[in-house]
Amino acid sequence: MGFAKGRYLLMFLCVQLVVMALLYREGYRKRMSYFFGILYKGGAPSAAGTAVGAHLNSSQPGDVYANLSRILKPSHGAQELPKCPKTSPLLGGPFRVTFPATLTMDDIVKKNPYVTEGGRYRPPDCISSHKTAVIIPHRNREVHLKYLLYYMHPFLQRQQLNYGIYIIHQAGNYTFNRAKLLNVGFKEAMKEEDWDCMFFHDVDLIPEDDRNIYTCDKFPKHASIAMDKFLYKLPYKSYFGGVSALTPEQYMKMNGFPNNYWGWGGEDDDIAVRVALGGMLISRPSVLHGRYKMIKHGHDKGNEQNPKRFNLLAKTRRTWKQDGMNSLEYNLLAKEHLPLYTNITVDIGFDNMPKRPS
Ligand code: BGN
Repeated sequence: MGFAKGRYLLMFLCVQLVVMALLYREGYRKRMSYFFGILYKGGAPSAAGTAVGAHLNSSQPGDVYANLSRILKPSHGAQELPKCPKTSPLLGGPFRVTFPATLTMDDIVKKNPYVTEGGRYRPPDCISSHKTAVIIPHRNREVHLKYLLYYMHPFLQRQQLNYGIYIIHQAGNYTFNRAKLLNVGFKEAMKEEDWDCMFFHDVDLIPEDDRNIYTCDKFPKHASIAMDKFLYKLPYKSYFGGVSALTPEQYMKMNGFPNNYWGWGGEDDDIAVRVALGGMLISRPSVLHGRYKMIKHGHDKGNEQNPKRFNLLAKTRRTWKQDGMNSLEYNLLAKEHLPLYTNITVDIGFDNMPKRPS
């Protein structure tokens, strides 16, 4: 009896040890410092984690605009600016995402005094080593766009990036084509600036944590890995929809994105296949950081499910080298540098367009 009891006790202790080791690997230290943070809260508010911003150690998500008042324009000349630190001191971790009905574009302009025409920004107090363009395909989603801009600007400023925001607006009423609009966005944005990272961003996805850094990785990055709609986990392993990021080199290596997915679905899966065909892997942020809230909306007219998506996807291996950046055709209708973004209006044609004679 006594021997059996001892054996159980030993087994129990072993299990405890394994659990503790696992917890340690999964950021046990972070959790410990969080608890110490709570302990210290009453006495010395700055005792825990001053290095990374105002409320990183608080369990309460903060205001996305909270740290921006710390950005100050130095009075001396621009040449003397130091390099921005490796980790931005303006980061605050999770922030609150709500959708106030009274918000106007004008409010957003006022809250972002350092954003210049075309939705451009560079830190006024240091030289950023990152140049990120955010490309957002769009049609008839003005309300979503307003909320995305409200959060995106302070989010990127907290990361001390040199950035620009591009809205690619599909003209006309023909079926929506997300991937082709992204190709147009890439081409037009690169004409303006030598961006080193492109973020391809759905208009209805709001990031919830500024430690989800909008810079590129060694491999194409899928950033929206924990969306509220999918209960903060991936819907399936190769999912590449929502928000992704590629360097221009990675993008060209896979001949950009497909041009022939008209309507909802499949184009993101095609892009994931292209990443592999281009000889690359998929990089992802931590599931704690790659969190997004989706703005709820009804069915989009003009973006019905694409019945051809299964056939197209089955052929990607044979078509990717002919269809993509090297076959992209469109008509640029307008380019406006608005206060919060560059607005690109484009005619991308329609399905089964007759090919131009070459
Ligand atoms: C998948 C869609 C994706 C979409 C995700 C999440 C297809 C192709 C089927 C062969 N893929 O099912 O495009 O992003 O769901 O909604 O429909």
